[in-house]
Amino acid sequence: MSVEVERKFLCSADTLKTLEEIGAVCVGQRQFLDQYFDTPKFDLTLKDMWLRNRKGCWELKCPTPVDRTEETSGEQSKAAALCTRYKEITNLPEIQTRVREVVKDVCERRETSSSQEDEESWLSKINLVCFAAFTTVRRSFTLEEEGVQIDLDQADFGYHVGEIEVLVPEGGDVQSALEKIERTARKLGLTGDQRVEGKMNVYLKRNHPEHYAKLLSEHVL
Ligand code: V4E
Repeated sequence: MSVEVERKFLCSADTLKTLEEIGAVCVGQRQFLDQYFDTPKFDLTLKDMWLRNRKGCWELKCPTPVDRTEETSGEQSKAAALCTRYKEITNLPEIQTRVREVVKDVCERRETSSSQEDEESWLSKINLVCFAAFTTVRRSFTLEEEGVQIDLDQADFGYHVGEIEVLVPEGGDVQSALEKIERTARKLGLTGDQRVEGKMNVYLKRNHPEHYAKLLSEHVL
């Protein structure tokens, strides 16, 4: 398990040129379909838990508590507020355990006698349905001196967003990741003190306004 620390940013016509100027190296382009799952009552996403299938692999992103020793100065905490941090779980049995903990009641009511769980049955048993599906074309860059990855994403519903990302192994130094991201943001000339919306934010706003409003009212988004 690792923690993904990232800052999103809006891309401009100059972003590619700037990446080149600061020495970022393009490491490839790929395309993937993301399918996100939740119960019809949004049990997972209301807990800020994001279950998805990307290219046949399951991933669960869960919130991770902020360490009180981080973000000592005002400037540091402002920079940190522009970043998100989520635990990334990719081990399917662990994902299933975590998801069941949240949707326990539903799960108990729908339990069947089968002990063998194929993909279909574990989703339907706990009443998980796909609420979002979109394809992203991603160009990835690394800035080796900082150890960060920069992704430029173009989603098929017409949203373009960049992200500066550091993966921190469990128990690793999140503060140092935040500093790397902040230095990279400065190199990219990013200004603005508002968090930039992620793809899901925009997707839900456009396609599922009820779900979006619920997440806003519960301060998840
Ligand atoms: C964590 C989260 C969601 C899951 C998707 O996360 P995101 O990093 O936006 O997607 P993507 O495709 O870049 O994943 P990667 O390839 O980096 O693993 S959907 C909504 N959230 C919460 C969230 C939030 N509250 N604020 C911001 C700015 N982003 C995400």
